[in-house]
Amino acid sequence: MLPSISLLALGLASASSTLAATAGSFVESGDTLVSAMMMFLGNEEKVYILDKAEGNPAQVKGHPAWGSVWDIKTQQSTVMDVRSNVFCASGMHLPNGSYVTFGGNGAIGRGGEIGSVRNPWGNGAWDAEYQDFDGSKAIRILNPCTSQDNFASTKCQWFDDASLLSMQKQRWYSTAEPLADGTMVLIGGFVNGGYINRNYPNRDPEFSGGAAENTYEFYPANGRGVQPVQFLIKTSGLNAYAHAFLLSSGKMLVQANVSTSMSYFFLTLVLQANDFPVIWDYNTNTETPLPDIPGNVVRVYPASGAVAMLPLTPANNWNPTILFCGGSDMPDEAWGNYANPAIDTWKYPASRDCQRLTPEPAGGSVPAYESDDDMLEGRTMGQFIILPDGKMLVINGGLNGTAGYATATGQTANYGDMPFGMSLASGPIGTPAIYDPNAPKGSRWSNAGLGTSNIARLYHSSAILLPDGSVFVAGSNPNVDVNTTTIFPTEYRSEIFYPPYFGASTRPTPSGVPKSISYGGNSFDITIPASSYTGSANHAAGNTTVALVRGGFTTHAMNMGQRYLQLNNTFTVNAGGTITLHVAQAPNPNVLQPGPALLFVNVNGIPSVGTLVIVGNGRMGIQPTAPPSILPASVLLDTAKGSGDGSASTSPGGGAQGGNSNGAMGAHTGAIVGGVVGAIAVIGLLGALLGIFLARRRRTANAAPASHSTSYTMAAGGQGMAMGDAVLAGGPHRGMRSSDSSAFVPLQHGNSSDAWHGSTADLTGGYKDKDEMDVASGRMMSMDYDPYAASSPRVTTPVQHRY
Ligand SMILES: [Cu+2]
Repeated sequence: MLPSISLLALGLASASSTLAATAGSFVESGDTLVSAMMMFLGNEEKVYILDKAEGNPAQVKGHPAWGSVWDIKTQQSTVMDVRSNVFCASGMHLPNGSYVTFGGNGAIGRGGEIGSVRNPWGNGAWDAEYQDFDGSKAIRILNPCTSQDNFASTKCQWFDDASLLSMQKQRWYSTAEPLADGTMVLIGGFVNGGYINRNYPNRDPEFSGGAAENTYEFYPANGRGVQPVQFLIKTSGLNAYAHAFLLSSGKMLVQANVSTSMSYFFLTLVLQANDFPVIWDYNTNTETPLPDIPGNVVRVYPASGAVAMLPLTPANNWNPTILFCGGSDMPDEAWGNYANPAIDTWKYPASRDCQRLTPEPAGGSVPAYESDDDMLEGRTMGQFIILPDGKMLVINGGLNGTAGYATATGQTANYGDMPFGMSLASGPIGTPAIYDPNAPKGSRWSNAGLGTSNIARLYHSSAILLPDGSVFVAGSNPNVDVNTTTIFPTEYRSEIFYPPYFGASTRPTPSGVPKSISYGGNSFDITIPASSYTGSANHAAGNTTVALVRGGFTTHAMNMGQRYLQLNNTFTVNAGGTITLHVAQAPNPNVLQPGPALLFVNVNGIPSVGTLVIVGNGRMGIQPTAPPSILPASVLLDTAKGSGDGSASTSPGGGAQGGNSNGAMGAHTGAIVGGVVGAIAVIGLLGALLGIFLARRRRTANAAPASHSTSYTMAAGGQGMAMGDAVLAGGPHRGMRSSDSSAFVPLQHGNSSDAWHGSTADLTGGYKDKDEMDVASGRMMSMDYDPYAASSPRVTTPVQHRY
């Protein structure tokens, strides 16, 4: 790992240049103005950042800001106005490259208190000081703009108006996962809630005293109602931010809690054997239980394991395998209830355990968890970033405890005795690690050559892949409101982490990358100049992959929608060493739902800079599909060589991946894509006929000093399981509670469950749904509304199919 002095030097030297980046290093990259609880990459220039409504010093329109946008080139942030409280929302891309976030909390004011104006049912409708609106049903849409656009114009700003667009139910800590037509399934969430969403013992798993929303709905609703989810009732209390992944069949894997709770449930009716589409009966809502996670390791919030889908490749026939790492195996009773955990979580080591699950194994065998290599250290709130080279970075988090925050536990009654302030985690881990899914078992994890950050990234931190293959890391605020003096303060500093391939002296510079990728259809060519690699052209060509990488929407140690899909390719090696790649289109929208992605070309394990592409037709609706691309046979030329300057990465921990070829060498000829797809031409035709969906929006598309508290001790990776007490023994943390807020009502707003001993709010009465017909417009208000389209109520027949 790097000595800190070189980190300092890099920080001074590199205002914006990635050329100066040292492989494995962290470099500070500016102030995010708001604490980066949620982020996504909007385009090749901008990262959008969202915080909960809180007292950030940065102001917008006369109130504290909780939204900003960070420019990759300048590393400067600009505040953005968000109207509603986006606290712990879910989010997802739309097929046209816009992003949407769902839900949040009621309006709050200073100290996390309920907003000054209340809804009839008790939660905050608005707050006079922070000026946030109730975000619990909000749907907010952002059309990512570039520096070419007028950022002040409304089209570049958040659309956030619940009178025009809102969910049917209040959802906080919900999950969003897109279907193959680009519409979203919104799963679960809290109406109100707390540390976890139950009492203990749990006598009301379905409703949790009115605090649970164990249902799903769709966006756009398109006339589809709300349905209960038995799986969420079964996993009650530990099912916030359920892990959800659309599978090849069109079914969805959903994971929450632990024992007997691993289910997979049909949100859709799948096609019969002849692959003809049938009408999607949204009342069909059946579930197929899968095995429990071994070892009772909880992976969802607040255990917050790192969970992601392994890269989808031609070699695995693009069949999803999900990797679950870390989290917590705290016994069931230790999780406590709404108010707080029953134990002092910061003393409880996080899990090192990793498991793989292939929900739909080839050949129809019974799905089963497969034990994978342990992580190098236990980690809660670690998150996976799938890198362009197909390896998986785990970054952020802590050695002990859980996500969430509280002012007490079942073992520590007084906030003044909480050793880490409100944080329920301790031992922030500064060193990431890299997992190689293709390495032999026993050797998949490494942190060799990776530096150590000195910034704690605990609860409400986030990370996202940037187009150049670096990783933007920001956030951390395990506090009810802004607190810059506690041990784990509200964090505004961002960093960029440079993976090992930044050690390469040459990065590939492909040309001819298209702007959009279709599902099947004609292949396209990408040219790699000889200057992009060194040595044998035949070897480089055979060791080249083309990948679509979607970084997703990052929050709470998860990246919703994150996927990696390697496209099939063959090649022609030309005299002079130029390589022409013949690249197949994407297989089908179940394996990569329509929307934005970065296209990378990896040569000898070194990725190019990514190019933003749109996968699919850019619209919601059944995607046009065509037969798989037919690729010409590869053509070798023994004399051709690259003219790069020796770039085969010598960087440790994950540089060149010699054996991971695209399979295009040798025997490959002709049509390669196979297996998954049949009868798609028919479906494509139907798609064209039925594709009356949202009109695609034409893509146009005062800060205070940051806190620099370093009173905590950062753990280097691989150091083992330092217990909370051991970390504490490094020295007392005086002053960490010096800014006690007078009001600690974290999370429990309006919760009438007896765990709160206070609120008498009626959670079941008084609520008026906004999905009634608006007479003036003749439109269903909470449905069928896209602020970027002409007014176009969507009346279509939703269809879901097996590709
Ligand atoms: Cu949260």
